Amino acid sequence: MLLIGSAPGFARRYAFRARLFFRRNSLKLYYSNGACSLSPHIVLREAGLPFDLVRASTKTHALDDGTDYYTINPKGSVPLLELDNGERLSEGPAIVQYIADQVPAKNLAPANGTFARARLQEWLNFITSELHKGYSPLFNPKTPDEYKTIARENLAKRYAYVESQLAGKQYTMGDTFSVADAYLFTVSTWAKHVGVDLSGLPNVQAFMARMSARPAVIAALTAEGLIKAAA
Ligand SMILES: N[C@@H](CCC(=O)N[C@@H](CS)C(=O)NCC(=O)O)C(=O)O
Repeated sequence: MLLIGSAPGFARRYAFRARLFFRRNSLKLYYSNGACSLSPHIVLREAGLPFDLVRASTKTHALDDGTDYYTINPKGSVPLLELDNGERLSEGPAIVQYIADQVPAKNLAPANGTFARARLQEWLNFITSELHKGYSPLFNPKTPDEYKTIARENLAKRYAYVESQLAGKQYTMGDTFSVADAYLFTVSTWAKHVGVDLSGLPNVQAFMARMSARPAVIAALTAEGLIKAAA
């Protein structure tokens, strides 16, 4: 007779599978399709960490189930990362660094305390304050057209800097992907929607193409409905 396994062994295996099936992921990312939350979404996938996505509308500030998002994040903005102990972390640059530090072997950010980490933070700060917030007036229907022109000019100057910095490099930090690239990619996907012309910037174009080919990026874009799943 072929002995498949003892009853206690079977029970143990069943309990393990049940735990896997019913387990909630320990990280929850509040996001809005195509918003700046795409950056930590990409980083979670690059990190290979299990997570749940919870959609929060940036217009109505409600979750899909009707929950008032302000009760979860008083700032009302995405992204927001929730840990299984209930801690919540807002601000994209802080979130992506936290995620990177959970998986040091993935090399998504240089080690804390190094000059390279400060360089990464220099990028994240530039992207958040000069690019990300440079785009914001272009999405606001109340912004006068004259100011939109100024906002586009400002972004053109900032992108000229990015273009120069990407010369001879694959990514912002050199030849390896870092969390700053997820953020730069995310904000740059907005250009075509708000009349910011990046077509004359070959290094930026090559960067966008390189990023678009990364499996984690494809998976995040697909999950947010920004590209169609391959047939
Ligand atoms: N300082 C925040 C800004 C986040 C932000 O601007 N989020 C936008 C989407 S890209 C948003 O949620 N807007 C709606 C709102 O603030 O009410 C960060 O860097 O994470």
